Amino acid sequence: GRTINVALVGNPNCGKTSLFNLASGSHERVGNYSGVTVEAKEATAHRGGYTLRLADLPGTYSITEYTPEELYVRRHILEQMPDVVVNVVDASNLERNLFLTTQLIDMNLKVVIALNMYDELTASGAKFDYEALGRMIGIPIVPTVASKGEGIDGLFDRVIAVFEDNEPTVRHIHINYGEDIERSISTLQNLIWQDCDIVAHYSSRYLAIKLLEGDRDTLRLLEGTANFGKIEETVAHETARLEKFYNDRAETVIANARYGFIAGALSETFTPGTADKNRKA
Ligand code: GDP
Ligand code: K
Ligand code: MG
Repeated sequence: GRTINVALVGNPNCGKTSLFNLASGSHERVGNYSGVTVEAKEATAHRGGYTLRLADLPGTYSITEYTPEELYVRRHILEQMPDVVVNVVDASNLERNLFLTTQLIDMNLKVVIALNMYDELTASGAKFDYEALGRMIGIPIVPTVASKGEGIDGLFDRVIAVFEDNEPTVRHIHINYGEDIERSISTLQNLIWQDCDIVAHYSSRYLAIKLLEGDRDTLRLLEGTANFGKIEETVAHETARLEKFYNDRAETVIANARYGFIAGALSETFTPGTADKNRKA
């Protein structure tokens, strides 16, 4: 059979390790504790003739560069290039968890969402048309209860389908950051595209967005490229233009656009229950 490299990515405490242990028969420690070493645990699982090599990555709210965990997850994705990313999402805290999803969308990866803690969502009385959300964002969404092993086989079937380019839900979407930011993204993409080696490995749109967010790790990544001087100059120019226009940091404007996208998508697909943390006060 074939081997599929799968990275488990998600917020802290969303059930990644529970899923990892159940799927692979490992016994890594489950629970929220501090002082975790930043490293990926690896184990294998088998499904339908495939070997899934799972990496349980540190929990992160974002893929910026502000914590060792965030950098670790980002580098794992960009350097190890997993075949499929399983984005584990805590169903009882959708808005916050989907923020990370918007960044995975920018990276143009093969993603399947494990809608974990689905038992908590059901118990809260919420109604969530997750299939509709999945079609909207072009990512298959599979409910799971990792602590009880529910939904894991179905999740792996979708991972295999996505890996084999055989999953009808998959469609690459762009999050629209608004006319002005989109203009800056295109300007930078045009410069990045001129380096064939870089665009063979990374989504130029992702790199452009990261540059506008002021991400130094991404700037360093582009350092050797032929256009680097021009890129650096354009980042400074476009960032200044945006900050003047919005009277706010470009990074904040982009983050707000991500939250706006999530709020819009959830308003069409999600109705909170009465005992739901997702419910707005
Ligand atoms: P991680 O930080 O993402 O690795 O999350 P863990 O696997 O350590 O899980 C955090 C906590 O949530 C643990 O107490 C788990 O037993 C619990 N948990 C994991 N999955 C589920 C689930 O689907 N439903 C419920 N109710 N609890 C879960
Ligand atoms: K919990
Ligand atoms: Mg864990």
